[in-house]
Amino acid sequence: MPVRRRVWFLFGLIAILALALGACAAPVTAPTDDSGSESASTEAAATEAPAEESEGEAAAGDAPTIALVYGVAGDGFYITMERGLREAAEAAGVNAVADGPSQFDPVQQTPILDAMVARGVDAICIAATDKQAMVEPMQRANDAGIPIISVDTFVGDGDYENGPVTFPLSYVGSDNVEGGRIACNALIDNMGGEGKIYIQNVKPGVSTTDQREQGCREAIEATNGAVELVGVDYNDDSAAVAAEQTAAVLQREPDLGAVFGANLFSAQGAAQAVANAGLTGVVRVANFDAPEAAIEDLRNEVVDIVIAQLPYEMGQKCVEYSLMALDGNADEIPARWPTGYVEITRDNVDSEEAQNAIYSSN
Ligand code: T6T
Repeated sequence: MPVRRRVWFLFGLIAILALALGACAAPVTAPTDDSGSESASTEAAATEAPAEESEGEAAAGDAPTIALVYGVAGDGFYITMERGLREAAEAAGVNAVADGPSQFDPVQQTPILDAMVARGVDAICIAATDKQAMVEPMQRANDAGIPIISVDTFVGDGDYENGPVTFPLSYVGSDNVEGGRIACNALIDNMGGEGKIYIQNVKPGVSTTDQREQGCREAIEATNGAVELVGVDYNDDSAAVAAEQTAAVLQREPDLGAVFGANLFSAQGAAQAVANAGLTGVVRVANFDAPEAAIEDLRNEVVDIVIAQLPYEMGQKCVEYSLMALDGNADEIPARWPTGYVEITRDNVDSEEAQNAIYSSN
């Protein structure tokens, strides 16, 4: 074979070998279980999508892997966060894996976090399901040398500079006291500044929803007695329980003016109970979180305000900070990154900003 042809033959051989090796090294892609009905806690349920060539660089076999441990499977808020994280990872040419429990529960979330450590991920973004119970498991992951970033919820008191827990590099999430205040001020305005409010919440110990309740209580206190808080119930993140509890309160408090649903499932159940009782437009509902169903309830006048968080941006930001940590620039990461809200009402629901803020359902 002439020398030039032999050189091209060798190049061809090397290229084919490289392609074959690349195909062997590609991680398996599995669809995320978003049904919420089965446990997502097994290793098999963890999803791994290497970045492909569309935007940014392709992830190499030795590219770092960023893990997301979310709060609960089947929740549009975390589905949207995972999308943001995966798309940012893809654009940066790194790998992403995501997993979370089938219930919003630290006992179920801990083994999922442990499994991420055991598989040797390079950074972890985590929405802790309890601000105390998750400190120790997260500390273990940090002690294994893995940079930890809180997304959505925090541990300790969330002050990662001066608080009791400082090992997470950052807390990326909404200002939830402010969110609760926005929701209940809107309700108070719609009630004409007086009347009775009831809060549907998840369970004590979750940083986000505790703070939303606090913000709502502050808004009520600022009315100097014109508005009364008639009660708070905890539904353990179940819309069915939220609906039952709200129905009981509607019976007990015939002159109830408004309900604050402090997260997606709380608000979904509350809105359903109000509609079922034929009290649409009489009992006002503020809906924290923005799945498509909440937007329908808004259009049907069951709900007066939908407070959309920005979970997609939370996922993106966590990738950015993970990469900074992996590049040795952890000291440049801010200890707190508030992501903001889009307040959606019937007046702006068709705006581009509101439409973009609606959560993905898969
Ligand atoms: O409201 C979000 C999240 O911010 C909260 O921590 C838990 O509930 C949601 O995931 C909505 O279901």
